[in-house]
Amino acid sequence: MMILRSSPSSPFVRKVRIAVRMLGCDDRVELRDADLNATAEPLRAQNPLGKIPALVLEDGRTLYDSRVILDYLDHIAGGGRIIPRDTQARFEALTLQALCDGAMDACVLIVYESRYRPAEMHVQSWLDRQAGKVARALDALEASPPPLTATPHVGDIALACLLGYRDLRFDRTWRNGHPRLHAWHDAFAAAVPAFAATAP
Ligand SMILES: N[C@@H](CCC(=O)N[C@@H](CS)C(=O)NCC(=O)O)C(=O)O
Repeated sequence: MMILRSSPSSPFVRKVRIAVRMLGCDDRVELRDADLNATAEPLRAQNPLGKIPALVLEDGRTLYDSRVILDYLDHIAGGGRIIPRDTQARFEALTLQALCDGAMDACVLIVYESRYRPAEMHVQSWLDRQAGKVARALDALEASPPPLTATPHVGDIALACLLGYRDLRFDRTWRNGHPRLHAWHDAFAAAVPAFAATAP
């Protein structure tokens, strides 16, 4: 059994959990929550960065981060399932994933600012800089939403997790001014039951 070091609210873990379900690997992966603040947490030996998701394989090796884990899951599922084989489609999917992961990184940094730094140490210009990355990513995606095909790929999974994380931590305000993304979100949710099944 593989062990996924996780937490119910992490958008990066959700990417992996969706992929696991889409690829039918549920019976091979056990979720094990990690305490990201505990110094004695084994996660820090499994992934020196102390970040989730980390996937501990049956032979004890650990894979991270979410992109590497999705690549691995696609590989053991035969390949070409959530990472397209076709060169152009592949790099479009990977670039979409990079954009959405980057926006999620910015969201997580904003959340961590209030979680880990006292209010008097908050730097508004730095928070605005992170928010700008997210706003530009959402606007770019609204201008040109990815086509949702019969076989969603890693870029689609990452986009769904980004929108889900906005819902969780930033109200549901991303829908304002992004009607095409809103429609994309609803279509993804209807096409991929794993999205609702992994909701935090
Ligand atoms: N690039 C990483 C990002 C993972 C990440 O930022 N995970 C957060 C939780 S959502 C984390 O583990 N934070 C703990 C920390 O930064 O110490 C991935 O794609 O897996």
